[in-house]
Amino acid sequence: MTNRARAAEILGAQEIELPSWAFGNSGTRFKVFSQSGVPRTPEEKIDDAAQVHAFTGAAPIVSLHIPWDKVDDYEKLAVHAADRGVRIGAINANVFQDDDYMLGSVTSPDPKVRRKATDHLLECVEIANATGSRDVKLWFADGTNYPGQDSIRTRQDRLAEALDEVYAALRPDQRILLEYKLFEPSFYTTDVPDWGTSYAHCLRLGEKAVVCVDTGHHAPGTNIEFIVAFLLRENKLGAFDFNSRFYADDDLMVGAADPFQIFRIMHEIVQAGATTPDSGINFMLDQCHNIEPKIPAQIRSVMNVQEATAKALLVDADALTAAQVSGDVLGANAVLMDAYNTDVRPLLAEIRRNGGLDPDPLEAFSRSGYLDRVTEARKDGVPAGWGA
Ligand code: PSV
Ligand code: MN
Ligand code: MN
Repeated sequence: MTNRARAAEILGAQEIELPSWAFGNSGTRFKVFSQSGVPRTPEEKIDDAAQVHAFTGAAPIVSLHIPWDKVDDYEKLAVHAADRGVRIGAINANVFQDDDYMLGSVTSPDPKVRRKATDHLLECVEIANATGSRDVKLWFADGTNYPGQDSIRTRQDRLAEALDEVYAALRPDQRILLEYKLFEPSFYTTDVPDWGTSYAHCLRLGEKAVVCVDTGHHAPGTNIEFIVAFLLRENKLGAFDFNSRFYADDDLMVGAADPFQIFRIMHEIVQAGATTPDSGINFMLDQCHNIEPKIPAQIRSVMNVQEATAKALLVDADALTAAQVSGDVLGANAVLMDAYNTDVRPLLAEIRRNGGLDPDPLEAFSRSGYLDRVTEARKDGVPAGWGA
């Protein structure tokens, strides 16, 4: 099989998970901009996500965020997703949007607040049971703003206690995805600030706890592909939250700020043979589309991940190894750059055509008239928004 044929086969099997919250109105703390045709309910967010899958063929999974996607009957929501040709993926917990969490959630100094937060995490496990989801994703805004505000070490004890309880509630095939973030909203200490902290907690918990790497959650200049390579080697890479950042947690479209970084990350994934769903790695997007139309932005993001993956798959592995073992520094770098500089758009267009899709998903979505139809259908009612 040629390199190109193998790449096509793997790309055909690649799955990217979409965040339900990418389809609601969003913004920054300065302003939330409204767009027309925005979904009003979790069901309508799933409908929009299904459009992304219909035109890319590569995004059959939708992440929920609770309580933003709160419904009475989660089994019914899973059936709704299946009717639209997609399925529900990770259940994202939200312990950061309640007055009670001002000083933290599971690491709050107040035991009643800790109980409330842990109960919410347990509720997310229940929801995962109802939707048939494997993963419960935990991100904690917890931390402190001022030196001396709370005991850094005691907060780790409280975190460990809550994680133990959630871990114990998992079914054998379920996992905790523990996400980290350097700072924001806490500015002095964050309780899970980096991959090392997440990794240490996951290691202690056991094999059902794995790390989620959000590409926007690092200090500037951090070598994310190193983290990916390390976690892959330890079998502790559970998921990505893909997005782009220029400055901090910008939540822009993946591959928009630095397509080369996504290529370097995907190169590690490809080298580990971890591109397809059987790897257990969840390739999610975690983005907001504040000023650009949301469904096309998600389509563009899926295409950006596909392009980075295609380039990584075209790396001549034999030539790379030969150059590496012979100490040919420039030769090895050239092998990688040759792949990165390849225009993979024709290959991806061909894969789509072979799969019965339009080779240009963005153009095909625009022609479909979906946005006009939902704008009319959804003109009454309250659009879903970030935090609602
Ligand atoms: C926090 O910045 C984060 O990356 C977490 O994944 C949250 O669940 C998500 O953003 C909310 O948009
Ligand atoms: Mn995230
Ligand atoms: Mn984030």
